[in-house]
Amino acid sequence: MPYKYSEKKILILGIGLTGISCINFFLKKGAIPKIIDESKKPDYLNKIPKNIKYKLGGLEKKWILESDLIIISPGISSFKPILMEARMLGIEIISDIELFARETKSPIISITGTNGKSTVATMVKKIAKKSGYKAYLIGNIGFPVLNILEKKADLYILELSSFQLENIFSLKSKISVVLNINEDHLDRYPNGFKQYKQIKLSIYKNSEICLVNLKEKIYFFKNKQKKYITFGTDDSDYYIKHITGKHFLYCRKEKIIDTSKTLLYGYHNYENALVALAISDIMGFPRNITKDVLRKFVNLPHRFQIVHQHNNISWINDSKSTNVNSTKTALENIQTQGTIWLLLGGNKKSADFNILKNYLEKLKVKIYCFGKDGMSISKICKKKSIYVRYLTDAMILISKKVKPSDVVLLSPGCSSTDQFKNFEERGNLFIKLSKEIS
Ligand code: UMA
Ligand code: ADP
Repeated sequence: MPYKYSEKKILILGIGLTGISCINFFLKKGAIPKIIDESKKPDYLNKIPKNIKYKLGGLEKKWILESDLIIISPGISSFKPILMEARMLGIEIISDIELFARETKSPIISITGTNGKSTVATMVKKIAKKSGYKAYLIGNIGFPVLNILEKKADLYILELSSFQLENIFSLKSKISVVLNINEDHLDRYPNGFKQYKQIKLSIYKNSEICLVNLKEKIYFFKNKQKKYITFGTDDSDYYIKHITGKHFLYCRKEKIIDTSKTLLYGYHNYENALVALAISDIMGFPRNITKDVLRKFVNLPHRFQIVHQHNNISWINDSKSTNVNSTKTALENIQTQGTIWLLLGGNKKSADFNILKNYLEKLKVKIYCFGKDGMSISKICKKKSIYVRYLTDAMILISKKVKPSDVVLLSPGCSSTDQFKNFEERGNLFIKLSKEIS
């Protein structure tokens, strides 16, 4: 039975990409929703059609409590007291992904994890397309899922954040994967890491095939209705073997890819390619196409990318590193006899940077901390750290001190929104300055 929305009182929370896609969805279904936003000047205000009522500057209690159905944008926490109250009164609160799941019949591959989602999802999209599938990559990557509903698709590759997973109930994926789970977004979850982890794992709930990371044993649980494929450890279905200084991607006993013959940069990208390989095999994409795409895959922009090399000094832009684990990953992948000049800072989202302390103390590193939480982060490893207000100030100071063999690394471990529009703007500033001042 198709869902009927036209007689419901529908309220959308958040006038962003998601909110606007929801308005368009409901208008096509013959329903007229209302929309609200806590900001007085949301970015997408001018995209609201004339016949839609909206309120700004707060979550209007009356509108919330008189609605039948609320669609919540991912940036808005589901744990706000007014929303808890609405739920208690039986008001349905769902996400745009739930609306999408109710409408579509094409197979879905769902990808979540603390790090690597966009990289793995992009690898899979490229392989699917080259294999002749009409495949769309949607979701957290920056494309609201509802915008794609009218296109004919053979396959959806859905990148899901924990925020989006909070309000999904009937998604039935063909394949689901949690790539990894590390501390992130702790400012969002009242019950901390445990809650974040549970929300991530909910991706497996209605999935036909669960792709499970055995390296992080927390993911392993059995349910007879599901099929499990594993990756990560030597006894998994898919694993990485280290032989005489080289890394090989294996499927069961079969050697598939020699990473030294690829453009993949960083061990974490071997792990990402391994998952993409597993997904492609499950989907039945031709192996030769999978191997060819993975061999030629280059890191996505702003993800651990060498953006400039001059005087034997490398400048690496890893602006998409928005949590402690991705910064640690970046540091682990740098091999140099010289000094690493690390740029850290922004909004740390309540993360504990002490996790990096022992590691940083052993490294030949100088740390420049900037932005909203730069001061507190600089206290973790005091002797090696300097606090400056802005990224630009830090880079000017660094440019006067770097020597051949050194590496300058922007891997901030924080979100960018305290001083930048997004991680792209932060990364682009780093690229521009690295070329100008080096
Ligand atoms: N707002 C409130 N109250 C709040 C928070 C936000 O009213 O407490 C309002 C803002 O004023 C704004 C609107 O909500 O006008 C924005 O909603 P939103 O933050 O959900 O942004 P969208 O434009 O709808 O983008 C969202 C995702 N944003 C977030 O999860 C924060 C995008 O992921 C996603 O690409 C897009 O939907 C399409 O699916 C971005 C992201 O930062 C890239 N994701 C996080 C991450 O990757 O770490 C999870
Ligand atoms: P996401 O979409 O989950 O944010 P991205 O592929 O955009 O993931 O990468 C975000 C950050 O995480 C970058 O700094 C990147 O270098 C790092 N990263 C990518 N894959 C992994 C992984 N498998 N493990 C740890 N860090 C990773």
